[in-house]
Amino acid sequence: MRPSVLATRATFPDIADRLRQHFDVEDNPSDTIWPRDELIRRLQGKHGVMSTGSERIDAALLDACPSLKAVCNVGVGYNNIDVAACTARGVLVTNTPDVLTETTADFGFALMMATARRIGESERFLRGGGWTKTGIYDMFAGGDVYGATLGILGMGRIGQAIARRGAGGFGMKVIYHNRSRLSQALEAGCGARYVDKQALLGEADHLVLVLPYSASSHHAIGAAELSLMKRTATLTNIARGGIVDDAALARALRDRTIAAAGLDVFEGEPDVHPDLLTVPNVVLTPHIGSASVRTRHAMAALTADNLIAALGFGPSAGKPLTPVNPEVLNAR
Ligand code: 8YV
Repeated sequence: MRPSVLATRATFPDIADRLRQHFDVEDNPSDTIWPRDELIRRLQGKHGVMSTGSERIDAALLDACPSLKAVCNVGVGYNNIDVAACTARGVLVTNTPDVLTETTADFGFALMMATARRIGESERFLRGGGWTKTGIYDMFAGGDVYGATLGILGMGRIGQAIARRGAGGFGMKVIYHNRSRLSQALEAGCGARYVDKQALLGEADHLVLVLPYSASSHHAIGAAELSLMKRTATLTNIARGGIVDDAALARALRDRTIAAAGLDVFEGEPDVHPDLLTVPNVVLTPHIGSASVRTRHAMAALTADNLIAALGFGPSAGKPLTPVNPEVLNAR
C-alpha cells in the first residue's frame, strides 16, 4: 500500500510530482487555509503532512489523526507545532532552515529601509493624488539608513545575514542581543557587537526582530521596551506575531514615541490589530519574508525531500535532511 500525504497549501507542480513518485498526494489547489475540523478530516489515513505556519499541529490534532508519522513544515519557524507532543507520539517534525536565509534577510532589510524612508506613506500620498496638490519638499523626510546604528534582536542565521548587509554595504554600526552570544569568529564575520537588551533598545536607530517565537519571547517588545527606544527609531518585525505587543506598538506609533514600524507578521494574523491599520507611520506586509519564487521552491523541495525520507523512501530514506526532533528517528 502506498502511503498517503497531505499538502495543506498549493505546491509547485514538479514538487507534487516528486511526492507522487512515492505517495498518494492530496493538496490544496485553492490555497485557502482550511478550518481546523476540515484539516483533521483531510488528515484521516494520511501518513505525512506538508504543513505551513498557518496550521496548529498540537496534541489534540495528533490524537485525532493517529496515522500521522511525519509533520514537514514549509518554514524555518515551527512555533505552530507542538514538537514535544509530536515526539511523545513518535511523529517526526522537520523544517526548512538555510534555504530561506538570504531571501528573508533581503526582505527584512528592504522592509527596514521602506520604514525608515517612509516609502509606504509616500506611495499612498502619491496614489491619492496628493503630490499634485501640495508642496512636499520635507514632508516625507525620513531617517537615514547608511551610517546609522542597526540593532538586531535574535542573532541566528537570518539575523547574521541582515547584519552582514548593514555592516557591509550600508556602513552601519551593528549591535545585537541574543539568548547566547555568538563566537568571536561569527561576530567578526557579520560585523556585529553584542550588547544587553536595554542597550540595544536605547542605541538602535533601526531595530529589526529576527528571534523565534516561544513563551519566553512573547511580547519581548511591549510598552516598556518601546519606551526605551529613541523617538527617531524604527522597529521592523519579520520574526513572528506575538513577539511584539501590537496594541502597545500602535499606541507608540500614534503618539510618535518611535518614528515608524515595518511589520510582516502580526498577533492573530491574518487579522491585523485595527489600530495598526489606521496609523500612517507603519509599513504592513502579509508575511512574505521568504516569498521569492526561487526560495519558496527551494523550501517546498526540501520539505518534500524530508517527507520522502521520513516515510522511508528516496536516497536518504529514514534520514530526513533537517529534522527538528531527531530523537524520534533514533527511537524508530
Ligand atoms: C513561511 C516563515 O512563510 O520560515 C518561516 O518561519 O515564517 C515563512 O518562511 C511560513 O512558515 C509559512 O510557510
